[in-house]
Amino acid sequence: MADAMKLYGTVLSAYVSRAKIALNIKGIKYENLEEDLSNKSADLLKYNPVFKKVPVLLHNGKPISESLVIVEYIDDVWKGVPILPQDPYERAIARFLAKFIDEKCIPVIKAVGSNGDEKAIAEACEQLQILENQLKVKGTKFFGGDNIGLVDIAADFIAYWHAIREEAAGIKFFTEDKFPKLTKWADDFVNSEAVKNTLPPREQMLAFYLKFFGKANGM
Ligand SMILES: N[C@@H](CCC(=O)N[C@@H](CS)C(=O)NCC(=O)O)C(=O)O
Repeated sequence: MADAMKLYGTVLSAYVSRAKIALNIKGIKYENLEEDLSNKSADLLKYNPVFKKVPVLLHNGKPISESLVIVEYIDDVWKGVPILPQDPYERAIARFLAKFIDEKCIPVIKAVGSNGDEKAIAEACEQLQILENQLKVKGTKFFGGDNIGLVDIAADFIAYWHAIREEAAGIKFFTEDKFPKLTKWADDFVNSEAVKNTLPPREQMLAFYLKFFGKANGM
């Protein structure tokens, strides 16, 4: 019997897309369950009582929470195209970079508001430069090599959401000029088969960020 797979998520979430990308890479079919985060379902509260957040993957009735944990779980259970490197040291480095993206890089990028605070922009650029250098040293299309891996998936916010956020805020620092490798990577990543159908519609995302920045009328 085929495995029963359910994914609790919301369409706009970069964390949820991480799980979807991993499922796509492995070619796993799943039922997509859209949550209303202002009125969380009893299932979500039951399956993720600690954080009460999406994504939650339900595999044959067993819940797994936290996007990067889900990605690793999918990679552990389904062989085929690997998401993490096989070599233990390379695996450790991939996990380190994914942690860096989650705990340092994305928070400082999100700290840049719509007022163009120079200090916040400089800090965000400093963190993005670390990823730019990684790609330069590796010389590969993706952080994972020729194929998308854990670090690429962890950085999905940078590849897609961030540019839309910049547009809504009216600020641009993630440019080809400053980050030639990373902007090319972002383009390749969002256009890849496993990724493109997981991304929220651009217009919907832009409307969300315009509202977020108090510019809902496009002003
Ligand atoms: N560290 C979590 C973060 C997930 C997260 O922040 N999810 C948001 C949606 S983007 C959420 O469920 N928010 C609901 C809440 O905070 O109550 C992960 O990687 O899965």
